[in-house]
Amino acid sequence: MKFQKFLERYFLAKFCLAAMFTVALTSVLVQAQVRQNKKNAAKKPNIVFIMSDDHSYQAISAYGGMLSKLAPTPNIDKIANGGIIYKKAFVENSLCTPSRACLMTGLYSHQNGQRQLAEGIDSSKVFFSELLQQAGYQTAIVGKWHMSTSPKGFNYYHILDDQGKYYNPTFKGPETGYKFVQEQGYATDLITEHALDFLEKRDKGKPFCLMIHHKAPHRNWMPPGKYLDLYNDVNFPVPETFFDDYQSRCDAAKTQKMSISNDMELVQDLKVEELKDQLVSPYDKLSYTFLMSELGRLTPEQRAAWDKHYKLRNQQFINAKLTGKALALWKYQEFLKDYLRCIKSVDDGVGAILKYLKDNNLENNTMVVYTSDQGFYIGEHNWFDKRFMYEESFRTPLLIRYPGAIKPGTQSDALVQNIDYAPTFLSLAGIKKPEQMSGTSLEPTFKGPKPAGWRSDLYYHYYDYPAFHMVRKHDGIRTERYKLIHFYGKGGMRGATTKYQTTPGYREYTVLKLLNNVGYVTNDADIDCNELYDLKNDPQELHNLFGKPGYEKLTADLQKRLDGYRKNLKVPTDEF
Ligand code: SGN
Ligand code: CA
Repeated sequence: MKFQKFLERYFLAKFCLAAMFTVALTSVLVQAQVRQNKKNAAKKPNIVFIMSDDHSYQAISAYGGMLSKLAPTPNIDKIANGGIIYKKAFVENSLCTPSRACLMTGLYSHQNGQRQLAEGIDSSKVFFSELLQQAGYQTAIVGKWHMSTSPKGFNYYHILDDQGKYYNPTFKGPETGYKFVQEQGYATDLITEHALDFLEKRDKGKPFCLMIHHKAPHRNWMPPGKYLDLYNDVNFPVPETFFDDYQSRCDAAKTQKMSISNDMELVQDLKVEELKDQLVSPYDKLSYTFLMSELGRLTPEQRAAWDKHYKLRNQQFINAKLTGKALALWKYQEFLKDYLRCIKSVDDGVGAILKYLKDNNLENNTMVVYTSDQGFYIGEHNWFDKRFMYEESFRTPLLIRYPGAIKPGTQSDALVQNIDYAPTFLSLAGIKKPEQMSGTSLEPTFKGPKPAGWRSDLYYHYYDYPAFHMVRKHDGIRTERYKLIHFYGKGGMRGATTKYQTTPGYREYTVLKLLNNVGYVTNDADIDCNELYDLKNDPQELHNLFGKPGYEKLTADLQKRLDGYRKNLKVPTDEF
């Protein structure tokens, strides 16, 4: 008995000692890593990460699309010309908050918790900003943050409320006692000014990471006063797929609510407020309420400039009594003009930041990134918005200038994704990437066009259904040439489930409350459907090859790869 007690005590003491030793050792190692990171950071590059909201690559002239001559973006192009342009940059989940969560954590959506727009990130996950900060970087974010947690790992922030407003928006930061306070001006210009202010006031002895997150060009595309008349006389080309009939596709492409013809609103989106008395359904009436909640913020001078532009245009539109295709094309032209006018001021903002870096001799040791939180349809397939794994929304612009490591005029064909940003910043700062981070540093791609051994496919997963625009849940895989998509899940409206849907004051709440099961909300059937595209022969993804004879082997190979991702990443597949 005594001997047994002795043995128990002996093993307990041994266990405690071992545990203490492990804790002490881990802490010594962590301290050493932090010290090493700090040492590395001292000579490491500054990072300026500029991200707009819903800016499609089709609307950046460096990408050479059909708008590039008519609506150029000369300042954003400078980043590409002086560095690298990524032709195959993608997101993991084409929606705002999920994309921002991928950015901050380097994790896929199901790993960081932010799968849906209003779901909320798992704030216990490490943000790369925390690691940069620990390593001696000064970290700052200005503009749209849009996540449920406060910015974590930032020395300074000055952020918009939720989606933010275009005119006279509210911001919070140390200057406002961390309460939202309204400022006078246009969101894009204010964000640029606050970014410049941070650059001016920062501790100049330390490296910095500044994130500049624009609200523009997000819906409802309200241009600044100075650009209201820009592109007035331009007739923009119409995408070849504008009158797509979605044949051969799964039902998801047909049941979405994001078409220019049917879902883009004349009052809210196209600002024809004169039509308010013709709005009949409760949903349509909301359109006016929401437009007025934006226009009500304008000062009398701002409002006068606004009316000067829209009043005449609206009258001409009403007199023309357009219907059918002509109406759809008018909506396309006018939406696109407002969208591109918003982008013009983002481009100006980029120019101001680049000028500051040049004037202050920061150009050579600063990496400047320009990207968007996802892609966006500007009329392709008749759509606006994003969400789908089709190229226009899955792809995102990505341009990086960093004279220290990237030669001007470099082009990259490597498959890269927004989970790669965090590891890239860390590796540039000489910080070891935490093991659990899923993304990969882009450093090896800086030499272009594609490094040996680079990944050969990407995983995508969209979860936000039922929600605005009613895009069905889907996941899929994209290789250099092919894409396999699987739409899945129960259909119909199953009641409000997310913050935006359950909190009075949000547009989605009002819409759902008013229209439970009618109008905006459809009663879609359950879905379990696949699509397969050959992007080389069918870049517009009009011909679904899934189940077609001759594609069995290819389909099986892609399916195997997709299943591999699901298994290795432990993707929740209960609804599949
Ligand atoms: C709002 C927009 C939607 C948009 C979502 C998500 N409607 O709800 O069109 O898809 O944001 O956008 S609006 O009429 O209120 O503008 S995201 O960029 O935040 O993901
Ligand atoms: Ca967005």
